[in-house]
Amino acid sequence: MAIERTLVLVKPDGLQRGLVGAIVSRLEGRGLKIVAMKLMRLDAALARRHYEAHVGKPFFRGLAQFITSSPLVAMVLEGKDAVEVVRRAMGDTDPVKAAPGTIRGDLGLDIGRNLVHGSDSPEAAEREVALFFQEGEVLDYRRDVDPWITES
Ligand code: IDP
Ligand code: MG
Repeated sequence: MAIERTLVLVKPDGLQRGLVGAIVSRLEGRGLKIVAMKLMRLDAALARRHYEAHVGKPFFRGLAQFITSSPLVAMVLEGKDAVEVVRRAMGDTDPVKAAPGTIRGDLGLDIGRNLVHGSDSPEAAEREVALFFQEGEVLDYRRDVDPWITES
């Protein structure tokens, strides 16, 4: 069983729209464990590093402007196959195509305002977690409920 960690952002649109609780609740309710969480405002340098794969694309300017425009909530979630579970829970990048039942499919309309970020691979997760959190900010702790969420 792969216990993974993944970086999740409730983007500025989620915070401005009062959807932080709703979004966190969906992921928390799934059984994923919150091992780090903070409210922060990205500067241009961190936005660029986080989205380095998109630097130079036509939407990058708008994306960087949006993600730095207002605070966001950054968190690290841990659990079985956490990377894939979060990606599927978020839905397609474009909310128009995202399935109902997903975060973007239920709460979003526009690709440039799609509410949430989740790392797309365990390797990306490791890089992104290190960008957003210092080692001491990611906490290791036990939950007594864990055997009721995963079998082993
Ligand atoms: P992801 O967030 O589903 O992993 P990526 O392809 O990594 O999607 O793109 C990162 C973010 O850039 C998206 O979440 C979205 O906010 C924005 N984005 C991606 N493609 C477009 C586009 O074509 N127009 C506007 N924004 C885009
Ligand atoms: Mg991505």
